[in-house]
Order: sequence, then C-alpha cells, then structure tokens
Amino acid sequence: MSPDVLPIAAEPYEFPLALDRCALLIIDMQRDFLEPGGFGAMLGNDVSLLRRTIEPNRQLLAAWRASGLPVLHTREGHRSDLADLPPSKKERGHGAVSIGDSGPMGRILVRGEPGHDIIGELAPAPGEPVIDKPGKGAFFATDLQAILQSRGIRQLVVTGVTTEVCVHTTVREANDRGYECLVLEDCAGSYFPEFHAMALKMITAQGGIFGWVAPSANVIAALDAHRDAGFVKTKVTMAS
Ligand code: TIU
Repeated sequence: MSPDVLPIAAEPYEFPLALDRCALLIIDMQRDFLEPGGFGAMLGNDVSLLRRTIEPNRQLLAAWRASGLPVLHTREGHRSDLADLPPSKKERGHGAVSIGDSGPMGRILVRGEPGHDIIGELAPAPGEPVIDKPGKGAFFATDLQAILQSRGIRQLVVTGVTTEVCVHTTVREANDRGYECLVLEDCAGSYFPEFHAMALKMITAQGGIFGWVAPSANVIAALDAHRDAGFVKTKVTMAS
C-alpha cells in the first residue's frame, strides 16, 4: 500500500484511506437537532441522545485538520420564505408546530436562524465549505458533487446525525455516485439506538453494500501516526 494510503481497520474489511482524495463530511451537527427547542425535539425526540457524538467528532476534527485534510459540513434547512419546503415535509407529523414556525432558537429549520447553526464545538473553520441542503441527502439540490469533483475527492469519511436519516441517505446517494464511504460509528448518532445499530449493519452487510464502518479511534490513530512520520497535506483552501 502506498505511504499515503492508510489502512483503517473497519467492517466489513480494511478501508484504504487515500489521503490525496478523501474528505471528512460532517452531517447536520446543528443546534436544531442537538439542543432542546429545535426540530428534533419538535418531532418528539430526546435530543440528549445525540450529544454523545459531540466529543468524538471534536477529537476527529482536530486530528483531521492537523493533517491538513479537507472538511465539509452540511446543514439541513430551508429558505426563510420556505419556497424550497415541500408541503409534504411541512405537514409531516401533524405536530402543533412545524418547520418555519418560531421556537426558542428562532424559526425551526430555517437558514440564518440560531437553531440552524452548527453547534459551537464543531464550528466550521474558514475555508471549510458548508453545504445547505433542503432534504435529508446532502447531494439533493446542493452543489456538493460539484465541490467534490473539482477537488478530486473520491472517498468520504462520514459522521453526524442522524444515523438512519441524513447520514444514511447521504451515504446511499454518495455510494450510487461512486464515492467510497467510511462511517464512524461513535461520531454518528440517532434518537433511536436500535436504528443506529441497524443502520450501521445495513451499510456493512453484503460485503459493504453501502460502505464501511469503524470507530473514530482507528482513523485518529492512523492520522496521528502518519503525522508523527512527517505527513501534513499541503492545505488546499476551499472557498465557503
Ligand atoms: N429526524 C431525524 O432523525 N433526522 C432528520 O430529520 N434530519 C437529519 O437526520 N439530519
């Protein structure tokens, strides 16, 4: 294996992390999903279940950035005029409040509102693209693919929330477009632990039908060792 391809122990088999064509894609680590009063809570969920993912993501992000590798963030949300909000999504759940209504963190799942922001612990750094997406998948109605193509990125290390909704949809979309996806189990989370476990199993079943799964420690250890051996990628600045 070439020195800039790091073998990562993973399910269903080793993931060959190619440092010249990989990116970290952090999905929807927004206040609206992780804090009380947002979209997740509005759907009846206990948001505290997702908060265990914050520290592993923070540590992974630190190691990834230290290696000079590209990071992209996504946010789920809608235009303030809600012109990109399908009526079916607005009405789903028949809740007392819905997307676009006012809550304690501003209008729910609306761009520019405090709840739509990425949590402070994982705030994007200058040059890290933030992909605003109206759907669950990060490829639908966004410029994600154009950005990945222009950077020559072919592999995605995927983290974020929720495992079976936006993470899974994005991994499926990426897989169909030819990207190799490694999902980090401790950096992804769900309001439903059983869905989290099953969603990860679905990714690795059938010889990795959608991709690979590993603990973040495997990636962090590989990056740390590689940096200790003198590697830091020459930083490519990405306009946000
Ligand atoms: N409800 C739920 O589990 N998730 C979402 O609505 N969006 C994301 O997963 N980001």
